[in-house]
Amino acid sequence: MAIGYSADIRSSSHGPLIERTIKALIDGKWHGALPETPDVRLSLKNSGDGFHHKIGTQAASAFPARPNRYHLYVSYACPWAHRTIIYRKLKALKNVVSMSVLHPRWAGPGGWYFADDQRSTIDHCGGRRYLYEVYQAAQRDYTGRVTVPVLWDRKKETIVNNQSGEIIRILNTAFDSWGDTSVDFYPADLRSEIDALNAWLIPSICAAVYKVGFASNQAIYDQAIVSLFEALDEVEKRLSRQPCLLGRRITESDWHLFATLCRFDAVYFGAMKCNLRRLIDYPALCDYTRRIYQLPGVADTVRFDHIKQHYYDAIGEIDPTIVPHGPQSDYRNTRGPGVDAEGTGSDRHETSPDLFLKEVHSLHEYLEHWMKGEVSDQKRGPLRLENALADDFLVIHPGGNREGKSDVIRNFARAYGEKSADYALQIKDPSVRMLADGVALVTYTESHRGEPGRTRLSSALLRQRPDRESLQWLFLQETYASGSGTDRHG
Ligand SMILES: N[C@@H](CCC(=O)N[C@@H](CS)C(=O)NCC(=O)O)C(=O)O
Repeated sequence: MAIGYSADIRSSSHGPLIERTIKALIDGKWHGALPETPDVRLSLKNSGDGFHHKIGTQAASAFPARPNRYHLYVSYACPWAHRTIIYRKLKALKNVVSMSVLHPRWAGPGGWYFADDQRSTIDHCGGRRYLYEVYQAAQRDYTGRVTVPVLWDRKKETIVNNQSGEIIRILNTAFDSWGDTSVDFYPADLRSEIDALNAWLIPSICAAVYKVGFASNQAIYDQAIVSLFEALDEVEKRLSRQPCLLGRRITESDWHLFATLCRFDAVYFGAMKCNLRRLIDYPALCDYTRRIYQLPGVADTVRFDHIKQHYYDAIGEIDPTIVPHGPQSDYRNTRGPGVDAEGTGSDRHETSPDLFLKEVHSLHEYLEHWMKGEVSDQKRGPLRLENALADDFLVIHPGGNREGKSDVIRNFARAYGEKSADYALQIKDPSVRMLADGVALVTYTESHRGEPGRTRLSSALLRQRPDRESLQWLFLQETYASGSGTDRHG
């Protein structure tokens, strides 16, 4: 996460100000707190961005593939380095490419450092104290940031590459003579799609969380957070249709996304103010992250202790005066802490769902909020009767996996039938329209045993809960097909 800044907070008439400094080597000299002036930014920009060599399979290559010749410098806190750790693990390269771990505390004057302790290792290649010394060893007059990951050549004592996107490509195939060739995250038939998706995914999500967290003013923050969550909504839709970003096979693009998502609720939501929604508020993204985390060998690479220590150690880089958009706390609902089950105490209904409806201007908008899960179960006030019904139904488990139409009908009919039996209601001719993944519109007629000849045409929206185990439903409309008047809800 560390993007070379450290901060000095001074109060001013406009409240606290952030004075950012950068950690970098300039012409080979280490600076632990360089003021981020336009000149400094320019010289870093013009210095090129690091090392981009490849590992070749030809003996004549500058860096030929050899076991135990190359070494990775990583931090478990850093998502970019995390991807290289995952590849080393899943390509079975632990005994082919060795690794040293930098301490997650980065904000100190020396930047990344080695320590022989619980959260870091020594520098196995040169016994150095700081990572910048590794860069100095590779290029005496180096100018640029000192970042992880780094792929080091023990033989030539230099850096092969310090771009995670390139290092994972190297690890994906270069050592196949010794690693697991059955694993290929950049398969030939998907390369152009992976490249195209990465070109959107990395700036829109993986790097975007930093644009939000390190925004230098409110306006930049406001824009960055909206774009970030639009992108997250996008992948939520994509992953609610298929298990991986490009279909059924896990590819490089999934590792880009996973390393970001597994950090989301731990640090991006809180420390970096990416807090419109949590990952767990996204059913498909949450499911996806959980599934990948549970793949053999992945969980060990996710070190929340390192991640949290690193982000909160450098929290000073984040401008405390920027007001976050989230979290979306809404206490207008009729139930929750401090409000009794009946939701009585009418003054509390100042902000009742009717108001909510007025506020959202239309039922359609309300439905949109509802389908995105932005309307909590109990925020339907006047629908409380149904609310009560629905709550009871919430315990119904329609079998845990994705339902087909018939399942929805059967479970709806059974659940409603069972419950409505108490109210002597019978439902007939239910029909279902899938509106979106996990959201169904059911229309049916029902009659009340106590009111022979009077039937109602009703419709309800069903939505699968994030746990995909239970349903939530919202009654929309009931029209008496015969007898007196129309009774409209919602
Ligand atoms: N483009 C590099 C970026 C790596 C990067 O930003 N690493 C961060 C840690 S998450 C770092 O070392 N930052 C130190 C700095 O910017 O001074 C890559 O993809 O490998």
